[in-house]
Amino acid sequence: MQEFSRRRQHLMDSMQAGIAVIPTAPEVTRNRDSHYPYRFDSYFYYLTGFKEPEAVLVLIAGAQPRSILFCRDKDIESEIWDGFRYGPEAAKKEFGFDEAFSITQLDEELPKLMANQPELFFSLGADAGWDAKISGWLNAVKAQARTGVQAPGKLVDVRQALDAMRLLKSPYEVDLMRRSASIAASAHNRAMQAVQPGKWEYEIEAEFLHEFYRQGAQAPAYTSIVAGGANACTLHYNANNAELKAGDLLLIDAGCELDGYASDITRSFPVSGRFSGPQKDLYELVLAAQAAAIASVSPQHHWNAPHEAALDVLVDGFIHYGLCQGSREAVLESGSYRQFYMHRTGHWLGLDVHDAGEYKTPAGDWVMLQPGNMLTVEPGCYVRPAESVPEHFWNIGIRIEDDVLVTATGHEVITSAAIKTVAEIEAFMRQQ
Ligand SMILES: [Mn+2]
Repeated sequence: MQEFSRRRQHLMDSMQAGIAVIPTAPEVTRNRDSHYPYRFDSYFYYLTGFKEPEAVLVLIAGAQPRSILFCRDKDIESEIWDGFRYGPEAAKKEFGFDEAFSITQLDEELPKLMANQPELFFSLGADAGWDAKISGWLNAVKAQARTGVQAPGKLVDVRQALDAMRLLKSPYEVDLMRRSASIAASAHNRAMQAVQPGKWEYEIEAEFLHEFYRQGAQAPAYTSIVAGGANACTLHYNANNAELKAGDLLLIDAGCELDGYASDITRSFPVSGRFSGPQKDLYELVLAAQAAAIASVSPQHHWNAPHEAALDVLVDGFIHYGLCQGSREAVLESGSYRQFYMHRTGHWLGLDVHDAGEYKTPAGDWVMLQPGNMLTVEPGCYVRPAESVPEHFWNIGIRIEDDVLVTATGHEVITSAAIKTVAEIEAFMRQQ
């Protein structure tokens, strides 16, 4: 509770004066009266810790800062069918808001709260429905102009301040992310032991879901990619419905969400437990690229340093193995490496798997890494069949991804429990 109240205070300090309106996400219908599993809005949750749908946070900054929650009413009849809800009174007490109202009072209260506030902080353009509500309330305030009431004169995107805050993880967040990472790492190890030729990709996906839920994660952080053989060369493959074949590699990109926080791990390993020569060559190459990238994660470096470090290693390897021709400089310059490595080496990680936060400064430079940043480091190599490509590499897709915390002195890999080296993988899979 203190953590969330500290975040609200921090945002109100940065606003200085004005009102912020931050709604949570709506429930989404799957069909008829069934919904998709509910997921709160990350910005709203970041400031409240409140997981119910139909809720709005209002913050009033200034000399007397106030935090106000609008949420669903207590309703015994609904609770019999759909489960517990706090109701405004209990929510105010449990979550430490200054005031709480029924969500049904939103239209009545918002124009009053907006009146005479100099600035309105809101995620304009994020949702057409909320944009319309906001302009309705603004018009209601403006309609009182002749009584001397003023509407906010300036609209500010509240996400700017929140994105900057979310980039720097607090000790509380780092602890949660370590636990999320630890669950995902043990799920990868569990899957590695379950894999055998003749099993199906979805059976391996089931091992992940089993381990996630068994250890208390509430959901996968994103749809798991379980891609055997050539399927690994489709970057966002998630049909997960093919048979696993001896001689193929299996690429799995899967992570869980624990109390809102994502983990994101990719491992690639042989279905039969032994790498072939060409598979091992490319695997060791990607692993070396990842090591170089991780080594460059530190507050001394900017965001793009790990990508550049990984690219240097990958490009040298592509030339060595006859995938690319020419010098390192020429291959980097022409971009011919993109035939085999077409994505970037990572992204911010947090409440969202591709987390909030800028990658460049307003001046257009890469941002410097800072202690408390959490990012993924995930180089890869994907070889689709082509005449110009040595045939023994065809259909090999490899990605190795870990979650890395920037520390004062460098970095810490929080997913290192997931088995990764060739020797470890082969030894581990022999034990099954
Ligand atoms: Mn990722």
